[in-house]
Amino acid sequence: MAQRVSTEELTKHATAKDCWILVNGKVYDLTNFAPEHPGGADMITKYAGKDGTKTYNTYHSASLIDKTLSDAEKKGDFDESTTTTAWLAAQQEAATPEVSSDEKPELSAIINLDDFEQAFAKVGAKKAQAYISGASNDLLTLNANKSFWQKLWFRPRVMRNVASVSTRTRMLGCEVVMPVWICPMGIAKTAGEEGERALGAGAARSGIVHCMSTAASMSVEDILSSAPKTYPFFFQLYVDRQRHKTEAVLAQINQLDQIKALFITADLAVVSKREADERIRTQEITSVYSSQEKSRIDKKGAGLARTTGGFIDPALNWDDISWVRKHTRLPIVIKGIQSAADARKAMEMGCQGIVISNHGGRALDGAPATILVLLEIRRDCPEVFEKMVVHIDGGVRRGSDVLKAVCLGAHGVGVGRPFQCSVLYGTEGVETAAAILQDELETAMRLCGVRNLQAARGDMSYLNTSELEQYLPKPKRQPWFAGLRARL
Ligand code: 173
Repeated sequence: MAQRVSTEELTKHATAKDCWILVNGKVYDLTNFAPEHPGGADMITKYAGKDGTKTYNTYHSASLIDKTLSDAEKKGDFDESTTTTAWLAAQQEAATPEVSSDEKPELSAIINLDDFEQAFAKVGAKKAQAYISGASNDLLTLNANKSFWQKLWFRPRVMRNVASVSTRTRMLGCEVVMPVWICPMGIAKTAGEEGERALGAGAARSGIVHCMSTAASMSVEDILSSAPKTYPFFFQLYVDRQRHKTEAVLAQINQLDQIKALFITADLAVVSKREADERIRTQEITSVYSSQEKSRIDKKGAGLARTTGGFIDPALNWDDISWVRKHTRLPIVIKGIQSAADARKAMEMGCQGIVISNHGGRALDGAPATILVLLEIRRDCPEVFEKMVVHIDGGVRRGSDVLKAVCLGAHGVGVGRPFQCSVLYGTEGVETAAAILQDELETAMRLCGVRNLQAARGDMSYLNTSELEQYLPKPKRQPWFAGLRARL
């Protein structure tokens, strides 16, 4: 790319049909790529003939664009000496208004996981905040995930010499310091410059595992290189409508020894309605586009996840497990189990594990709190815990939540948003979040009389489930409407 491109030349290609953009000092022709952009074509065409560097760097690693485009689409180095005052002024307008002017709390002032989310709400970019903290529709499941942990109580034992306690365990072949892993979350660069590399490095330094996302803002290799060469990761998979693309991803993952398990997301057949996210997009569209252009844009306002999630295949079904099996050497974990019936199904299909999850309240609003599903599985098909690795995520904010899940039988617990928000402080933030959880978990164990977490797994004598049980579905009897349905 030796050629130089002048400002005059760049501005000649300023439409959706002929779209050149300046990114990190180089000019690219994105005309053909824009319609395929996972973040939506308008995110690109908005910068036609302009400098898209700031927005690009918010979402992607520097190397991605060169890897993605063909040589013919790389138009040359931008000739800075040709910029005009008018062009520079237009760049100011195009840049999205981002970070608020509030002061960022010191990391040392952060003492629990909620503090990370609050810090992010205070100083993070509005759009990123809406995307990360958002959930579906009325946030019923988001809120239930959190509040239902509080309906499960301990039955502590005392006088047990808890001077030293162990939280160590093995998870899908990985030695970890505690049974906590970092959930896969899309585009972590929205939370901080280091993005997924902070999650990878922070996990490695803390002795836990990061499950990287298909919808990450960096390449798999970039993320892996944030940790020591042999450090384990999990990989979350969205199955693409274009199955050959998923096959290519699986082939790539098979080559990477650091990846130890495949988490297939099953709970988001279609991306749900995220209203906070959609409102931000609507505002942005209102301020950036002319009324004629606006009429062409998705009437729903389409939030970030919706515009980026169009590739997810809603046809995914249990028969596809054998297809995935053909293309992977990894243990298969189904992420998004929301009933005892599906937990049993995953076991019968020979899967190595499940994640009880409702996508952090970001899939079906009205889905049950995940802790309730864990209790239901324990009641209705306890054999699942012997045959598969059972993970849970959703609303976990305390080390004591981890202890509760383990006493119910869980092998591992995923934590999402607090880690994503901790990326605001880079790797150190992620490490701090893990250290807070570790400390809370050890304290809860000591106060509950649990010395060894692995030995306490499935020991419900430490729990009082009475309050939670009243919310369980009652599957043993015929439902009252069974006869009615037969007559209709
Ligand atoms: O919850 C999400 O936002 C999510 O899983 C997703 C899906 C597709 C693209 C980006 C994120």
